[in-house]
Amino acid sequence: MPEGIKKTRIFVDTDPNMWVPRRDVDDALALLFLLASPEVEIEGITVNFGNVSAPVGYAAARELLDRVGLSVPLFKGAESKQDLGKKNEAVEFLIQTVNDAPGDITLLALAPLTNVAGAMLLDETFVHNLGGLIVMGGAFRFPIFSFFGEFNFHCDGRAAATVLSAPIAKTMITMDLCSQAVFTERHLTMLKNRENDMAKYIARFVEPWLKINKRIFFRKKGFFPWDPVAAAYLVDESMFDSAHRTFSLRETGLRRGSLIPSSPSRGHPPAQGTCHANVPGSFATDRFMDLFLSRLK
Ligand SMILES: [Ca+2]
Repeated sequence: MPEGIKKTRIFVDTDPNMWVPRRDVDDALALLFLLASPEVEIEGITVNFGNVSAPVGYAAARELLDRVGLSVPLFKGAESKQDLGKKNEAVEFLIQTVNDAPGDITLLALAPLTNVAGAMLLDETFVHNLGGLIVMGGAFRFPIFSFFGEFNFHCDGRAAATVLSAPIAKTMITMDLCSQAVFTERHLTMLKNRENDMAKYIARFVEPWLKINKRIFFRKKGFFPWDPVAAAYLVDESMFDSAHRTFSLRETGLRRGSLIPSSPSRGHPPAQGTCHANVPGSFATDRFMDLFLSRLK
């Protein structure tokens, strides 16, 4: 990155894991990718329940920061969807940091949206002071999850609806998009063969997750790097196309978190609050994998 170019100031809300078996390691990969990327400056990390419990996620984020040797402010957030709208240290820090730098900070949301929606509900100026909002979540086509709701949105449907219908330009990085890239055995071998401790450390927690996913998604031969794709949008937006979409989101019930595309012409007005977002439909997957892997060291 040429000198003098302003870094994007970001905040990451996340539910990271490395060592809990059968739980996704994608947040951890996204955080390491961002921490190694000169295009962004991480102003803070807030932890939400989701992929793992909030305390486990907090410990994982702490371990990553210690590994990298960076002191980034880290805060505990919501432990369940019952915490929506309640104050906690994550929500309070989010509100304060964003309101202290109006228009300057972009929020990357990689977990269920209880913290982010909480900040919006507790302080009405927060959303107007955000510089940008990137959300990993949602599925229009991905099998099963498009019907029952993608995990992040499903965990807290009310929070997801609050965030997606908020009056701010936002980008939604869906399962449909992220699943165009696959992390395979070849990528793991690349990490293992690197002569540095960080790559070997990453390979240790990636290997069991890859093994499980190779059984589940045997045709794909690997796992989908959901959160790193969303993180990449902040590192190099030029890899992504853009498409404005209008939809609504089921807030409750068995299918909470699932999306309903708006099609008023067919007589289906949005069931609940209308959501607007830039929803990229494709991205340069090879460029992404090259960039992502080049930073994991
Ligand atoms: Ca996540």
